[in-house]
Amino acid sequence: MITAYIGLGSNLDHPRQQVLRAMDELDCLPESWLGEISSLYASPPMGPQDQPDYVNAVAQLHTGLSPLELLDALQAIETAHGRVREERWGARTLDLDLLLYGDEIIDQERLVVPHPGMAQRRFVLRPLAEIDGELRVPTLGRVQDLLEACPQQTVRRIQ
Ligand code: A4P
Ligand code: MG
Repeated sequence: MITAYIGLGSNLDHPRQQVLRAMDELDCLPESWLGEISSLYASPPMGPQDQPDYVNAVAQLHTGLSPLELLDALQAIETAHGRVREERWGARTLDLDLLLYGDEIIDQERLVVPHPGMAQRRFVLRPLAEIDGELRVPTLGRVQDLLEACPQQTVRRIQ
């Protein structure tokens, strides 16, 4: 069993419900169960500004799935939520990012872990630190230190 961390984000079609439902669906994946989950957080969009604010959260997932099996499962959940891949960083009903997969470093065409850019995103680091600030991100260091070093961005706890 590996402990993975999944970043959840939505800014279309009842974002809170999208994120909460996705947490239930993570718990239903084969060989997997949901561990700790963060609160929900609201933040203005990073990237194109002509889109609604996001709801973000992080979930811990204990899993026997391989990294690529897990990525396939995450993308299947995104698709089931009506996700249409259009503009990069554009609005979406659901985005599931594999942030961490144990302490593995993965650099493949389909999958890069730790998720690139997570150290620059408060909407990832705030909920991750809520679950475990002492967690170490391979090559980058302690989550709480990354949060303190991260550029200021408005991230508001909503639940
Ligand atoms: N991929 C590679 N590594 C990973 C990984 N660790 N986890 C590949 C998930 N996917 C990974 O992703 C494109 C491809 O990345 C996948 O096919 C997979 O093989 P995508 O989800 O289809 O595309 P995307 O999400 O539009 O692009 P990207 O670069 O992943 O965007 P991000 O980084 O997910 O950012 N603002 C706020 N406030 N909150 C947000 O959550 N999210 C985004 C999207 C933009 N602005 C935001 C937020
Ligand atoms: Mg993504």
